Amino acid sequence: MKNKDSYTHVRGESLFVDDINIREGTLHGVVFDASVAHAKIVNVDYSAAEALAGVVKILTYKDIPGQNQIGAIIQDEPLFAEDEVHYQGQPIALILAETLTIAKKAVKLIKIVFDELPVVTTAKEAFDKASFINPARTFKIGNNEDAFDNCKYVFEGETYTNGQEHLYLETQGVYAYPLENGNIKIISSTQGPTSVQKIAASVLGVAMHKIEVEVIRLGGGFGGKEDQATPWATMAALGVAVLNKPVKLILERHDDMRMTGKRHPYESFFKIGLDEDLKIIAFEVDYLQNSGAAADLSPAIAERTLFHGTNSYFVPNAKLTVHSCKTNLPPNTAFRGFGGPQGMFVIEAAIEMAAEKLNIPAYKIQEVNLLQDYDEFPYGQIAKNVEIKNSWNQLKKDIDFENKLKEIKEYNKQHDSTKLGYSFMPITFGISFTNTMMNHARALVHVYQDGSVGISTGAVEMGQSVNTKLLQIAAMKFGINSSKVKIETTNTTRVANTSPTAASATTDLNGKALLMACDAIQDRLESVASRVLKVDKESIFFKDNFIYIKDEKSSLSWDTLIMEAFARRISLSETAHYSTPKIHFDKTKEKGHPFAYHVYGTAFTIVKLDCLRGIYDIESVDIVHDFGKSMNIGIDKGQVEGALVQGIGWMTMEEITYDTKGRLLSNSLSTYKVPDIYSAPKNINVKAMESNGHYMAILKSKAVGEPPLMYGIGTYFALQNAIKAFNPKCKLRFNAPMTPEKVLLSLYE
Ligand code: MTE
Ligand code: LUZ
Ligand code: MOS
Repeated sequence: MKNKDSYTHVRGESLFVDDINIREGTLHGVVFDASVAHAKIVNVDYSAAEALAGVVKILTYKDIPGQNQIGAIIQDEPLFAEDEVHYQGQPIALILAETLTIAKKAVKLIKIVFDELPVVTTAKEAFDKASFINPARTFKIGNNEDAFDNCKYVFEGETYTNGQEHLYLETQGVYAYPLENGNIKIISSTQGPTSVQKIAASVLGVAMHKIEVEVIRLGGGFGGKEDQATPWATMAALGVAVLNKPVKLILERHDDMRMTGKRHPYESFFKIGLDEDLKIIAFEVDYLQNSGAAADLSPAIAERTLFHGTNSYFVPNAKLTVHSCKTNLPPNTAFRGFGGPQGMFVIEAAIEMAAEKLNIPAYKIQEVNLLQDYDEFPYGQIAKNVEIKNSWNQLKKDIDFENKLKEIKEYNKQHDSTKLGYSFMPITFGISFTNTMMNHARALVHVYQDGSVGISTGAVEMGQSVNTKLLQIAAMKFGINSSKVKIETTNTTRVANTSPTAASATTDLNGKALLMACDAIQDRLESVASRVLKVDKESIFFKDNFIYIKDEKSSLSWDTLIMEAFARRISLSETAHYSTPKIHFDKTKEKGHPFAYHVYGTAFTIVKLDCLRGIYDIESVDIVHDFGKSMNIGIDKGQVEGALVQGIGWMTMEEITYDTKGRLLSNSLSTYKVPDIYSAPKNINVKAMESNGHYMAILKSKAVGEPPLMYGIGTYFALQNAIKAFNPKCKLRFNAPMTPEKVLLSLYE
């Protein structure tokens, strides 16, 4: 089954927030934001803007009836700045006007006087000044103090990974309008409808039940709308509350790029110790996370960096510490992988460094340290059903590695101005929100009298095709055509208290709740069918829109059965709740069993470097991925390919630059380059490995959204490998992205 939205997407008929027909009297919003990164606000003069014909109201913190506070984990972020600003792009006011053109004109008429303060843009500066979001956290296993003494080899180094702009096709947006009695409906492009509801209620000082949040679908989120759709939605709701009029607010691309947070840049300092068999005996890292000016999701992201600090390797002695450093950048936020990629990059760099010093290829170290069943992760979970060696071995076989390696060496011998480079990249990614409390979901199923079905869950469709998977689940369960099933919009009045669509776990959580709801309805329908057909309940099956008695099709159709059930006053609706069993984590000990299961896989990347110009092609990426028993291999492979290319973009070309005053320089698509079809690998071969799946994965089909992004890390090391083939003397640097400029400098160092 294809993504069920393909048809309307291709025809341009799918609805996004900006496509909603607006109501009469709708006001249009434009945000007035800080032009400097750190300053006291001395004076703001709104008079000229207010005097412009068509400007209806300029909302500031003074108009907030509840709390001027939107911080979800730590309450450290105002909706509108009051007397200080902490990053360029920080919202100060919302102009509401009769037309967008007028609002845009008005924003330019606002006069503001700042008293500028020192600006910190890098994590290291903040670290040195002890400017932190929250206290550092450490995961520990074994005993590092002694372990390093017993290592044959010890190496130290540092790494840097830059941030990443989400560049969802659809920018942040909201349409909100008044209902009766002060109730407000917010249609938001958010991954977290409940977060929007909760924060909007608290800013407006009203009960959550007064706010209804609806999501149709997103034009991509990638984590950028897990938390950061909330401010815009809340501002629009505030406008509705103050003026009793509908408000539309859609960020333009430049504004979105400037005002919203991105993937966190990390600076990390590592020490790795190996024994003579190349086993990693000890590993120590200080991760400096550039959190930006407020917490946002940084503490949770920092935590996931620790969870994935040892990637796919067993490390008996490890000490991993993360520092969330407070800087004057927009608060950085969730981005596919959620701190995991930043953690994995460091151990891959450490292995690369050890390999270079020992004059062996990195894969020899990677290979002997891969996780096995019953190994313990630094956070206490015992690895089970580990597939990493299986994926590694299958990949080596599939690509005929020994021959491949010979070919690469031969090519490099024969070519002076072009060189090939290669790398292996194994991934092990934990599935579940690391905050155990968030791992639950609900579903609401209605079967209508005509046999059609409507399904609501907390899942948000953002291109990952969760709706298609939910549709498959219900259609399969009821044995009916998928055309009989509709996935409804995500709405907080139908399904409440939802976790955001994130952590790759959406189909696992919502899909399992859906299965349970369908089960309950099916149980009642079986009773009705058994009475109508006068057979035992146990012999009733649902298939091809009919009721089967064992293998035999009966004359009773699904539609008729539904009418029968309705006539007998049987409920055709059900709600169900699923919460992931067995997971737990004790933050006081930093130990537990936080993940339902892990996803595994390995990528092999070959790049070809043009050594005159520093540019390169990615020749091929071969992947053996653990989908479990994929419930939709087309969609799942699409997720792997998309995530891979997004990971490659982060590692090679997407370069976010701020000047020393904290102003975003890479603020448009001419200064910020994302992969296009020319920079994508020429060949991507994704193979599903034979695996049993996991019972906690939906229908044993493992979560797939985020893990494959980390295959992209392989491209960095493949490039480094190619550079070394040309210039063996170049110094190893772990400074991503590896842009062609950096490649060129390394080639001739
Ligand atoms: N795929 C598309 N096309 N668009 C997206 O925004 N987001 C990714 C991933 N795949 C995303 C995507 C991220 S960050 C996550 S967490 C998962 O999808 C979320 O959806 P899931 O839980 O249904 O996998
Ligand atoms: N969001 C979150 C996430 O709140 N907790 C997580 O563990 C997580 N993991 C990945 C992506 N988003
Ligand atoms: Mo994804 S970073 O969990 O939205």
